[in-house]
Amino acid sequence: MCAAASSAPSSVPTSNTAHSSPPGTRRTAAVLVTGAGGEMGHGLLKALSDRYDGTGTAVVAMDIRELEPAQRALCRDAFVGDVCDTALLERLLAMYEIMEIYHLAALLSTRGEYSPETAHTVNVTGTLNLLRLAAEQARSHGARVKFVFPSSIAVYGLPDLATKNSVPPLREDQFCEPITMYGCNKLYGEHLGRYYARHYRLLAKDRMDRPIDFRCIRFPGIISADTVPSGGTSDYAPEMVHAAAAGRPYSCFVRPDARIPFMTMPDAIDAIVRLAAADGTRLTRCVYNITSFSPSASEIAELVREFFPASEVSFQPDAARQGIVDSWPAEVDDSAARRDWGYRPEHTLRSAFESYLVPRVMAHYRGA
Ligand code: AKB
Repeated sequence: MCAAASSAPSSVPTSNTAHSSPPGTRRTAAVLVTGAGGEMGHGLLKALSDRYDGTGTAVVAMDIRELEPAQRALCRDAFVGDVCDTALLERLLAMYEIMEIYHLAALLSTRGEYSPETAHTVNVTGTLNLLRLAAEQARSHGARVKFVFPSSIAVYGLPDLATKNSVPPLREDQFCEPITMYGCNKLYGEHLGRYYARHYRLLAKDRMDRPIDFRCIRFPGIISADTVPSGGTSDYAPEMVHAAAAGRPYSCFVRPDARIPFMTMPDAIDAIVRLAAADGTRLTRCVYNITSFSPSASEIAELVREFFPASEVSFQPDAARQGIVDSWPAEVDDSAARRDWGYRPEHTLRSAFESYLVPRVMAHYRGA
């Protein structure tokens, strides 16, 4: 096991239907989602089960913990195990004809700074294992496997606040000198994806040309009404909203002027699905920035106070976590995503509060 400790046993399919295909029979066509129990997996499983319902393609999930029953119900099979468990990955290879992989499993930026080597193992070795699985799948069924990889604004590393405050929105190739292990891992994951997509086994006589169709989005901080994140550094925004809805005071770990890009979870899920479905001939890059709004922490706090008048938000910056946020851009340039695959988020900061966050979190905590 290479991922964070799990109380559940490894490699256990929580399915009555999971089985290896008998020799000579066709394996079940499948899309695989790793880290399916995490925040993004929550929304993505629903989108994928809607998309593949009735098509004969199975949605197969993997996570180091059992999925919640509602999430589990969205998948044909779900496996408890981690992305470094190569025996489990071999079994998946034998059981399914995997057409698409959504590799969400990762250890985020704050958590990674407490255990950088574990983060490296999960984020790099895990990604390498999944890319290799995708390449082997492509060889075995003779068609490219789509590999969708969420990267992050953590791949950027601005040298100081003066630079951060003076540069225009960053393009994909600028200031890629991350200061966190997570950022380094995601940046390397982007390079590995490009390598597997275009150059894998460059000198091998029996190589398959371009076995993987690698598509990657660099996400900003994400705010979900349904789940509270853990282990990230952009967590202050969702934490502020959820604490207010739950009637708890919140002490924000960054300065009021801290500014990074954010988006809502529905816009993030829509972007993944849209990029995965995009016409490959229109894609000019492997890696795309996307963004929706770039509020300061005090602008988020003002909206929280407006919509939750009884809320109590204070600021007690933590120098180390603030340093991480200061190294991330205030804004990114997502013009390539808009041009190539029609990225267009629905929410502005205000409409995110009005039509998504406030009604959903209030319903959630009222029902809790
Ligand atoms: C984190 O804070 O580590 C993540 C991210 C920005 O990728 N939410």
